[in-house]
Amino acid sequence: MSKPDILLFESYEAWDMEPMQSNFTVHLFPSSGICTDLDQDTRNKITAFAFKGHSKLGAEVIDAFPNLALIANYGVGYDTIDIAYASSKGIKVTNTPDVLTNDVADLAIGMLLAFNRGIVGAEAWVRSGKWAADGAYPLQRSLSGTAVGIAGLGRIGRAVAKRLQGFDTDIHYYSRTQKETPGWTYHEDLVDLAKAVDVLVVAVSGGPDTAQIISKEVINAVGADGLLVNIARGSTVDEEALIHSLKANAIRGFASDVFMNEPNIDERFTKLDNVLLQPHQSSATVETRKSMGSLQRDNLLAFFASRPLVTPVN
Ligand code: 8YV
Repeated sequence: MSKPDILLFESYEAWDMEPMQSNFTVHLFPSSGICTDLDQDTRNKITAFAFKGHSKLGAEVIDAFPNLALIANYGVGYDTIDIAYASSKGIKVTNTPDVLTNDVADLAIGMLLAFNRGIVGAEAWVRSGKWAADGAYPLQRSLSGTAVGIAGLGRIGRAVAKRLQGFDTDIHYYSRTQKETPGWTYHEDLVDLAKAVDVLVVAVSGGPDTAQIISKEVINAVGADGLLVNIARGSTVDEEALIHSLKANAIRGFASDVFMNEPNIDERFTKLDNVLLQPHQSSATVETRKSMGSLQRDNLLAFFASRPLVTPVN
């Protein structure tokens, strides 16, 4: 029996390519970025996408593949996929939840500790000889015993909170509805949450519902003594207002793994001292990336075997 034809977006590690090629006839998304650069015959044969990355996947791409029936996303977030349009055409979408939760939460804690304790600057202090020349590194800030707010108490938000319990922090959260929690304080308003805490961690899903929910008002409420940490999506933050506040020291700092227009982020971030910048790498460990690839393939295999999808989105 011939292998089903799938279209691969972006590059994959050998540990993904090998099983992908043994199960499917793999076509690569054209480097030009123009779907019609693939001939019509090939496009007719493709029934599933192994989607990866953060480019927009809407009507224009979907319509170029008349027999498309599945979009298997490599990632938990699917904010760049037009789910409503895919659904209207009967196209199923899957994602890779759970397998990356721990790594994403770990990086949030890592950034929080690195920022509060000045780990990056302190390392440079040692390397540059400033320790010997100028003496002790300037005093930094505690994480233990502070109040931390989490915007979005889904899988990842909860995993962040669970880790923070180990630091004896006072945990507050914002979510659309109040959740069952072990004594964490619920805020139905994000500005109230930001006012109540020393650190605000953004862990909501991306997409139109959360666009710029970290607004100028929220940033002001985080305040000159507060740190903002983002492990969600760049789209959740009003970056213009944030850069303005960072420049004016109206907020203590910003530690982030995600930005608008990745990887071509707003250059002004790179000129600031009160930021810690990461290249959208929260799920980028060997262990987690193997699990993400495997779950993406499990969805593709389930689909082609007419079994229920493992982690459907629509
Ligand atoms: C990316 C992510 O999927 O899971 C998500 O939502 O943002 C990441 O894990 C990964 O960078 C591959 O694009």
